[in-house]
This record gives sequence, structure tokens and C-alpha cells, in this order.
Amino acid sequence: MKIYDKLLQLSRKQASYVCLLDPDELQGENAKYMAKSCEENGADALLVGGSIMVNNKFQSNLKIIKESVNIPVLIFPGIFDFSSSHADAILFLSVITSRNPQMLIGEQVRAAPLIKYYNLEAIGTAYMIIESGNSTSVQFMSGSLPLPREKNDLAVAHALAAKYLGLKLIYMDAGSGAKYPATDAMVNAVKKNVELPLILGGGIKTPEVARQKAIAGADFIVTGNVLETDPDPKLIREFAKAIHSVKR
Ligand code: 1GP
Repeated sequence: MKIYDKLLQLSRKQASYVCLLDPDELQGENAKYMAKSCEENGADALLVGGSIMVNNKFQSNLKIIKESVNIPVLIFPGIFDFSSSHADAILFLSVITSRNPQMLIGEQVRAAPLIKYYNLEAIGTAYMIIESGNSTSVQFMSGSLPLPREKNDLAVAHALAAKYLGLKLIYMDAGSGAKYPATDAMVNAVKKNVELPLILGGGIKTPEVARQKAIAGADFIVTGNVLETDPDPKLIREFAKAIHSVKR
């Protein structure tokens, strides 16, 4: 079964929990431990990636992560080369809130031949950078203005455009370490108008907020930073429980 179909299946049942692992923050054994811990404590999928690559650990950590778990492992590419055979799929992002052509199509053209070479499932994803109350790496690195937090109509217009372009997923991201995640009202407005599976990440720090965003309409809740600061298995369990309690 295609990973996208698995994600669709998950999104029809209940809200799902996705852990983001940054390969720069992990060393071999630690990558294995974190990946297994996420799976054992209730994560439904893993994203691996980040806005920048500081160590040359992406391929080796991704391989370790993929070999350690049975849940889907998806590449979450930054603006550098993140293709690999050691993953189930890649979120093939176009930063649709950007007006920087490199982020809309340039990087995708650069990445496409290698994705074909690796025979990697590419899931066309509309990536929306949402204003976050602070400046985040993704805003800076993509050279993009984030979508204003209160402009729900603009968010809906972008999501609709993504749907009409044939993209298959929407990822609303306030950016790693965001002060605030996207508002419930914005998540709700996008979900009401566009039936594509909706991923939400950036600044989600507590299981309560994760649950609230799932109730607002997010099908997949991503946490990254919070587990880097506190990799306690109990916290992962609490996130998974809070998110899974939201049924569809
Ligand atoms: C970032 O959506 C992810 O792209 C996760 O954000 O690190 O703030 O959880 P956090």
C-alpha cells in the first residue's frame, strides 16, 4: 500500500501523531532510541529533516531510523538535498505561501531526478508557513513572508489553490520553535474548505494544545522541539493519547 493511502486511512479514523526527528540533533544509538521510543509510545509516523544540515548525518541517521521502526518514515526536506532510499516517502513540498520561485518550483526540479532514481514515493504537499510570533528558521531560510496569523481567508485561498493544483496534503507550519502555533480558527477554516489531509506543526508544546488543534481540524499533529528538550517516553504517550482521543 502506498504511504499516502496509509495516511489517508489514518486521517479517516482519528487524529494522528507525527514525531519530527532532526538528524542534526541525533547520533546513531540515539536516533534508534528516539525512533523506537516514538513508535512504542504511540506515534503514527515519523518525519525526518530540518531547515538546514549541520552534520553530515542525514543519510546514516535516516537509515538507522528506518531500520528501527515499522511506522512510516517520511522525509521532511529542508532546502538542501534530502533525497534518500532510506525512507518510505518524501513530503514533496512546495512552499505555496512563498513568492520565491526557488521555493515554489526551483528546489523541486533539483530534487526530482534523485527522487526518481531512488524510486521514492513523493507526496505533493502544499507547505504553508504561518506567522509564529517570532522569526523561525524556515521563514528565514526560505526567504518567505509568513502568512499573517489572523488572515483566515488568505489561508483558505492558498489551500484551495493547492487543491486545484492537484497537491495531496496540506502542511500548515508556524516553524520549529514557533512562539505560537497556527490559530484554531485558521486550522478550522482551512479544514472546512479543503478536504485534503491537514498536517499541523510548529510551536505545539503540550498535549492539551495538540488535542485542541486536532479538534479544530488538523489530521496530523507534528511535534519536534518539545521532544528534543524533553525526550521523556511519558510525554510522547501523553501526546499520542491526547491526539488519538480526537475521532473522525
Ligand atoms: C517544524 O512543524 C515542525 O517544521 C515542528 O515544530 O519543532 O516547534 O515542534 P516544533
